[in-house]
Amino acid sequence: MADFWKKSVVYQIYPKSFKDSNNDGIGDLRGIIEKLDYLQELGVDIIWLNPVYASPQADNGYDISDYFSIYPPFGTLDDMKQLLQESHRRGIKVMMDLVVNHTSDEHIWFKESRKSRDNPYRDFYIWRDARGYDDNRKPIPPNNWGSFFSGSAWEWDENTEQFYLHLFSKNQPDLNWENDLVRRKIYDMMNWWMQMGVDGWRIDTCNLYSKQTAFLDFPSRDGEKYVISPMYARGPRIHEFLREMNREVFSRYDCVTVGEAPFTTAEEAIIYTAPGERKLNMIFTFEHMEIDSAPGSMNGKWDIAKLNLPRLKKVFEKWQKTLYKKGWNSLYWNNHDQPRIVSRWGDDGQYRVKSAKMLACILHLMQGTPFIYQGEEIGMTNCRYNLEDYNDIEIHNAYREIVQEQKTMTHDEFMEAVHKKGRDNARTPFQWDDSENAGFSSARPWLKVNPRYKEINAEKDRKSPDSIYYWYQKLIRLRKEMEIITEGDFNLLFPDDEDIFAYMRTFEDERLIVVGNFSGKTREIELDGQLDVYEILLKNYDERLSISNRITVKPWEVFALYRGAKIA
Ligand code: ISL
Ligand code: CA
Repeated sequence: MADFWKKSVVYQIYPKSFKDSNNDGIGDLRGIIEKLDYLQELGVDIIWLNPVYASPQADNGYDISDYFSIYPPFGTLDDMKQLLQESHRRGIKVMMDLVVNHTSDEHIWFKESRKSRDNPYRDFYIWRDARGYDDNRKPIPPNNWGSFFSGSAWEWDENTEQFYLHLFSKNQPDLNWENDLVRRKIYDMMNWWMQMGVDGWRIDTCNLYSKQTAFLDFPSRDGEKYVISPMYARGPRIHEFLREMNREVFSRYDCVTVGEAPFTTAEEAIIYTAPGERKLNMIFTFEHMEIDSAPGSMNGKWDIAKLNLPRLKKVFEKWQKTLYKKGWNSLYWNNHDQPRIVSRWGDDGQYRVKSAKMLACILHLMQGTPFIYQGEEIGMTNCRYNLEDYNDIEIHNAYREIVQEQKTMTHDEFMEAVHKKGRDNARTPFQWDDSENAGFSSARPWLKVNPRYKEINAEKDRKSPDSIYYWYQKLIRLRKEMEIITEGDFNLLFPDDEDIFAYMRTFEDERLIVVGNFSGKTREIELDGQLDVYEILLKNYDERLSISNRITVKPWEVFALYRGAKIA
């Protein structure tokens, strides 16, 4: 079906933490199969699996050592085929994660590549000479490019006496996309999965493949040794590569594609997602996720700023308006790299349920394809662990750099930031019920279970009609029933209000007004227009809501008002 993804809701599964079927403490494919009925009941159309390929797990599967096999603790190719079958039987499509900016350093290509300078695979990766040697005879990296996971983006290889490029960890060497054979091999691999029945791709860092091949230094600020620059996303051939991928793979199937695109503006998103561009269906943008980082800090995302609601609204407004009728966008609050939204911008204490519903409603009634990250539909929260209880490579590398080397944050300050922003907040095992290990596994899980599982779990939510779970189910259903949610335009109301996020969608004669309170304060607002012709579509308080031009908005309240075409 053409553009089926516009009316779809995607559910993201982090396989390691979803459900452990054989009780070894690690989630797996059979565990996902066990829970497909749960997902079908929720009503999602597509699942996206974080990487399930063979991998040494330096970065939890984003370091792939073999694209044609499954990480054994997750299962086998047969399990994967069965997962595809069982999903399809329930009308659910399956997207795989495509990680081809880099491979694992244990991939056969890299093992070959590092053997000698004239190895046939040498040019599959990006090798450069040292810029020189320092006083201690240590080789100096070719330029000042920084890794997303701290330090230089170059790693010295003793054996062949050159550096290789890795924008992520040193166990994730970047592939050389300038090499035609590399691209050919990638497309062949993708077609192999498509032939097996995969329905689409979430494409990891899809805009970083094309490198600035002069490898010049990036402009740096005082005291900044290594620079992570938006120039990574402005490679000269990036659009050519994505169009080629589309021609060689996507165009041959009825599939769905979403590219993760850091550093991308709304205007640029059109170039990635406009149908005529023949590249991607949509991208994951980061602008709304960067809003609570102090701009320009040496400590990157770990320097946390208070949420500025007017700014957040402006960002959404810009994306909604810019892409309207031109491209398409994804909608998300959470994924495996982000903290839990109810802890981040809601209230995960007294108002956990109300604020989780408010956040869901604000997001899902905008234009785009919503992504739900596992556990979001039951309002799972951040965790607070000690450093040694975290698994994430980003947390440990950043600790070494910021606390131990740079000393720009104390241990306590950094841990506070991890509790707010660390990626492991999202990766704790799914809370199925209140039994041991939250029903995820009977063995000790690979990452500690969030201690709040007795209060927050899926079983409990499914017993209560008023739960966050059923709220999400309703939002998903409404998207299918109401054209205005997919097609309507977007107008922000009260742009400067520091507590209220409100907007109006318009589609022909239909109107949809959504009002959410991002605070624990009670607020009075003044809505224009003839409101008595509206009906209440959704609300998260039991008390009667009387619709008039002056409305009192309670703490974390949300409501959606709808005026159908027939009334107009
Ligand atoms: O957010 C970013 C820039 O604003 C970067 O950190 C980067 O774009 C992002 O972290 C990329 O994430 C993806 O690729 C990583 C992997 O660790 C993440 O889990 C994945 O989502 C490397 O493959
Ligand atoms: Ca297992």
